[in-house]
Amino acid sequence: MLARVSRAERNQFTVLCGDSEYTARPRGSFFGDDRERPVVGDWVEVTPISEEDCMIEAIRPRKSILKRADQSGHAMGYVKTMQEQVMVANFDYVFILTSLNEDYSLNRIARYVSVTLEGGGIPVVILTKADLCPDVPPYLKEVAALSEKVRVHAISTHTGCGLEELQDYFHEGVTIALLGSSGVGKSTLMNRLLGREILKTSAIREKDGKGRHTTTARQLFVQDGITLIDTPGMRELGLVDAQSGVSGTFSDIEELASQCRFRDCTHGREPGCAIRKALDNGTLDKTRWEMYQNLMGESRKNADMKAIAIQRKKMNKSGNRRNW
Ligand SMILES: Nc1nc2c(ncn2[C@@H]2O[C@H](COP(=O)(O)OP(=O)(O)OP(=O)(O)O)[C@@H](O)[C@H]2O)c(=O)[nH]1
Ligand SMILES: [Mg+2]
Repeated sequence: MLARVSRAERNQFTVLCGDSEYTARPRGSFFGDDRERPVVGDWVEVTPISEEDCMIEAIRPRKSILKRADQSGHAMGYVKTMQEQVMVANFDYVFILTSLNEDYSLNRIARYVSVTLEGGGIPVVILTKADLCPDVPPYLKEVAALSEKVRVHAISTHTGCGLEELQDYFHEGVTIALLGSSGVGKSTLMNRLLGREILKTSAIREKDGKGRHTTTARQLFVQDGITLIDTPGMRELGLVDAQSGVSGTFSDIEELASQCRFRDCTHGREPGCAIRKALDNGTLDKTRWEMYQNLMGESRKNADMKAIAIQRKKMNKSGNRRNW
């Protein structure tokens, strides 16, 4: 049977198969070192065990994924362990929610957009809590200027403003994942879209405007053929091996760099540097250029660390521990 993972918590999974919901556990072979684990949104092959339980046999190939850097623990050689963590799979759009209060950060939006493009999704930036912001248009303009790949909307779930614009994305068979920091209103928007108070929400902290990490697990809901995935608020979203996503977000910068006289131009002092020229004449915004450099640098550095971690694991397995 083919089913879709609707909830994942450690080794506890819930899958949807037609109208039925099953508790699922992965077959023992999933617990091998290098095996990919199921995530919310995955299409999986399952075998029923009882009326309520089933066994996950295999994961179908994913058409899109959201991944982030997972730097856990310390390892031999004082190198931090760098892994990739897949968060959700098989979505069409990623709604990137940022509230129009202290949470707003263009840098963070660029990060989320890069990860979405890298993973094969379409980024849609949703500026929430428009009712709390006296002047919304400058924010819409700034986000739109970040990347030509980005679509942006301002909404308020309290007044309902802007929600009608989202209807364009809700066609049968679509899957949409909602991402963003804690307290931006992901679950509130989900409840509104699903038309029922199904998800717990809670007020942000007064002293610093931050959320309380109310949602603790990724969860998928289907309504009228539309699939929505709610996710817990993220503290940070580290980039790893997301260079093509960063390139996609800043495709104009890549285009400019290709016009430099030297192919390996470092955009320092070389003559004929198109980037420096654009910075000097103001056609390239300095903040965007710095953002691009930072995100690209982080993504490459983490990719290198990931490669080292993989190599080290292989060496450890083959008994060459001492060489590290
Ligand atoms: N003023 C205003 N408040 C909103 C709006 N949308 C959500 N909120 C409030 O923001 C708070 C946090 O909303 P949640 O939906 O719990 O936020 P979340 O993104 O799911 O947070 P986590 O589950 O912690 O990641 C709640 O008190 C909501 O009522 C809005 O459009 N305007
Ligand atoms: Mg929530």
